[in-house]
Amino acid sequence: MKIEAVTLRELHMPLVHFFETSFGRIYDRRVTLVTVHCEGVDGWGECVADEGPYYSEECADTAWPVLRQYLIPLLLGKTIVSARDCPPLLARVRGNRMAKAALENALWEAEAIQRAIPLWQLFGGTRAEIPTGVSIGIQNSVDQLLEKIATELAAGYQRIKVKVKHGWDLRVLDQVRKRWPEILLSCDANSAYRIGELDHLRQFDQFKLLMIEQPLWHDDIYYHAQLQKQLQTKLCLDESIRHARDAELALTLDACRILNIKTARVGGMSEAIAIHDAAKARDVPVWCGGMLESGVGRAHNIHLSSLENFRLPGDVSASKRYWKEDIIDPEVTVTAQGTIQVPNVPGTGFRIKEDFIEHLTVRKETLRAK
Ligand code: OSB
Ligand code: MG
Repeated sequence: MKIEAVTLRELHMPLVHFFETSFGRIYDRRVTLVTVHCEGVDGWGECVADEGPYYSEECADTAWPVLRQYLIPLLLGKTIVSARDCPPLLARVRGNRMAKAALENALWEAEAIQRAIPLWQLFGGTRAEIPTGVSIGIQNSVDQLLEKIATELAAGYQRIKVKVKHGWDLRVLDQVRKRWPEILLSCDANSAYRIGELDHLRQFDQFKLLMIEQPLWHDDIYYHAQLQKQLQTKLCLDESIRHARDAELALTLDACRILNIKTARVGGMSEAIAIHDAAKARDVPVWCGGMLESGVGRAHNIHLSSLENFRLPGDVSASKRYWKEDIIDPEVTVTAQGTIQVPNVPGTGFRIKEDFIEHLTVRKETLRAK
């Protein structure tokens, strides 16, 4: 596969409902898309870096120049056998994993199309459908949250995850549990707490949560291990796991007993698969996280989740929870049993709506091999 050209685009997409985490509230997304053009085959990838550097160091205004000036030039004109050849080509650039993931994932899609097999088959997925849950942001009121949870449970979702922070945690979880004593419930703190708050964090145990996601510092593993010793509830790491070595360290230290995997956070599909395998070798379950993706990233998440050790419901939910109209056809839908079917056709099984994308595009540039 010769990488002849890469197109970079930025789209503006309003969310159907604001999304709030412990690091802030957003109303719309700046979606950066890359298209790799390889000998008549196009593969699409999404860079989920957001408006501000709050979830991670990357943001839309760092990803674009890093892609344009540093990453894309490392690929242009290169001939690769498989998308797995991409990470070594990009290794010279440190960090910037969301930007790298967009390119690598686009190449996985191109490879699947070129070989005329479903994306999941390229990396040995085994699930025909994936169990799924929802991540529900901080709301204006607890009543509003309860109403949202009721809607998502009625839609069939298998697990509810609520975002928490100081002032929106114990009282909120208590009300959710009182109304639904039995549901699979978890919470995600996005690094809202500190190890000195042990007495407060211990109180989460009363809610029988499936897990607490990333309670402490975004770059910490050691103190999470200290915390895990003090809690009954399983910890799950998201932000702290940048690559398979972080996952090995976290699992060795027992800093978490569940892993959230996002290709964006770890630099692409290859590293995500390596983390999946590392967790599987230790019999630790993983699930696929989300970054409010458009259909392009959502499609890749669905295929990734077909790997065997994605044993817990992920955050990969229906397009309509985020978008009035998604940029893929068909949109992602969820069955009444709270699952998503993994397409069994060549590529991702979702057609890219190029006309609609063009309409949403605010900047675009194509870089070509010399
Ligand atoms: O921590 O998982 C997270 C969204 C933006 C940034 C971080 C996170 C999230 C989510 C949303 O929880 C998951 C989704 O895409 O539905
Ligand atoms: Mg998270």
